[in-house]
Amino acid sequence: MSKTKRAEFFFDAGVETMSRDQLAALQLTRLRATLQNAYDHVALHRQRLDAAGFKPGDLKTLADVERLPFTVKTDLRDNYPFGMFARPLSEVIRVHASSGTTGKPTVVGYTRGDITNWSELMARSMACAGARPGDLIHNAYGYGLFTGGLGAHYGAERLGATVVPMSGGNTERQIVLITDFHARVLCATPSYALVIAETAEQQGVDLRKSKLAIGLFGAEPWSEAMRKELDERLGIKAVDIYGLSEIMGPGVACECVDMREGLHGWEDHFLFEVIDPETGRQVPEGDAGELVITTLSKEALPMIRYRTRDITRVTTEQCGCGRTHVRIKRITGRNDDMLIIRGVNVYPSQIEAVLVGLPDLAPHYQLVVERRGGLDHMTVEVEVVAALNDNLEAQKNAAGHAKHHIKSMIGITTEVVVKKSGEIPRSQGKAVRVRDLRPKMV
Ligand code: DLL
Repeated sequence: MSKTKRAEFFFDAGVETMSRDQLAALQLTRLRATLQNAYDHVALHRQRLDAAGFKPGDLKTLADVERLPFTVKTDLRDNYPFGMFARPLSEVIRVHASSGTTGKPTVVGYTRGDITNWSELMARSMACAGARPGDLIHNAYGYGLFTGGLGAHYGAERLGATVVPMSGGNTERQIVLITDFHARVLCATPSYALVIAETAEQQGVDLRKSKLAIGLFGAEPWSEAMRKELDERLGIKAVDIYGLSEIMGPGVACECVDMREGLHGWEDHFLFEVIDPETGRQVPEGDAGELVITTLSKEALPMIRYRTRDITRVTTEQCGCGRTHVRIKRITGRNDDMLIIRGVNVYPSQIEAVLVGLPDLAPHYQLVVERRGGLDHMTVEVEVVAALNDNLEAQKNAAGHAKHHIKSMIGITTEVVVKKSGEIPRSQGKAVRVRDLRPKMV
């Protein structure tokens, strides 16, 4: 553990440093109210609780949560579009949507109270990440149905910052505005932040000399190696922020800039569990498993034990910054994006970490998975740094190194195809890292 560094600023010190006993008491009260709201107003929750023989009044302690049924993403699809709302549409002031497991999107809704809480939690997260009232916050998360843009926007306003509602895309213009407006905070997906860094370098703009000091990056898995890259190329402290639309949007958890050793999950509004995805049982604290979240204050869309599919670990150990809320370790992947390549479990972020560590390669890549002669075959398409665009010999060597390192670090044999700078398609939001072309299992 690095040296303790207490936070200089808390958005809401009373809540952020509340004793764990007080937090637990608050959670129990709010969990009871949430269960009642879900039971009274959402048919699916009522049926599930009845089937489990559990009435909201049966909840005596927080440990009883393990007796409650899970909710999964397909429940939202099956009740598309508004069937899981606990409030009539007349009380729902906004909806968002994210990609579903099939063709239909997953739709979520918010009352005015939900939007107020979300804005508070986003402001708290931003402050935790090092943003301050009066900062200029450049928001490159996409505006629209995605929760990133508006979530960060309302949070920045609530914090008392000046928000630039840039959205994604138009990278050259982003760089002009970041520079001219003296942005101190950049909100973006980590992959798009890298595109911004790279484009600035190509234009001869040194963003390390700009006022940028903090990057608030999330919405997709990324690695410590990627953090180092972003810190160095943008001259910032890159901070990890987590969230999901089914639960709220960004701001469910956020790292503190002081320690950057796990994301504080805001336990006054959410109850976090980590389960073994096979058995559904809670794992001991510190063990890896699937994150399960229960909302504690949501009015329009209460969620009981939502299975996020995100793989992580949590610790209740006190953080050096002084905040008492649980820390969620970096999300290493989802248990539904995990690839199994000839029996070996592989997370794209593991491959990324290897690629970022190789100086001749740029961290733009795609993994193409196919079946050849009955066997899984992975091709890693990755770009060479621009300086080596015409150096075929160096490209060949870089491919060899990457193949060797992936084999030794992860244990799978891959084909590595080195592309010229700019040949891997760029994203303006979440990067598409995997193209799985294998026939689907029925
Ligand atoms: O991605 C909300 C968000 C916006 C979070 C901006 C952070 C910043 P969804 O589109 O519903 O919501 O996707 C949620 O994205 O279950 C994770 O698998 C993944 N994810 C989100 N944040 C992180 C992160 C937004 N920091 C899904 N690290 C989640 C890894 C993340 N994965």
